Amino acid sequence: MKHQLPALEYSYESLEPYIDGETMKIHHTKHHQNYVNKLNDALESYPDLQEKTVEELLKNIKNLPNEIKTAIINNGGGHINHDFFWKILKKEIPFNPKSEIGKSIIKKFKSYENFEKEFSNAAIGVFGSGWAWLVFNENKELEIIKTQNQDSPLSLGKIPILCIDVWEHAYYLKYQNKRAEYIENFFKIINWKKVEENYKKMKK
Ligand code: MN3
Repeated sequence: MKHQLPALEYSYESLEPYIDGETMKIHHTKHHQNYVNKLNDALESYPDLQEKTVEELLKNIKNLPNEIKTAIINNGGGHINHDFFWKILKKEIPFNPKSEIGKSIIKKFKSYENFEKEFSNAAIGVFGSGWAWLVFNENKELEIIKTQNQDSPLSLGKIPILCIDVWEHAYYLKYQNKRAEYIENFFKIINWKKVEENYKKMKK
């Protein structure tokens, strides 16, 4: 059973002008595809591990064979982080303060504006390549975290709710060095309906 590149639920251009179609196409068909290919390569000699989901592998990285541990963390993470990211992007699905996640965010961060500020600061503060996340943590609370490279929050015992990719490949064609501007525009294309689904699924 090989892992496969999941199709996007929208066209590459549909997030414009905030993320351009060319960036989306390269990001999906080259970068994401490459993580999938390398994940399959790493698993080639491990038929028992091929039966597991990437989530299962990343939740138990200490049980992975040493020879492929780093490859699974990087490429398994690269695969599911992107899959998760694509799904929380869509235009015109605004934040809803009355939704479950809306109420929880306001309770935790005092206001939506403050949440946006804290999340942005985390994303800006990722040194080098990585991600910023809103997760449900070990104490069953919302938390904003940063991860390096393709590390998954699942390996830290945290469940992703929302994320932003701040690797340069995610924004460089359009924004060059202006990561802050990319992050500012990211908030205009969050699919809050999907984020609500993620939150409700996690609470079950
Ligand atoms: Mn990426």
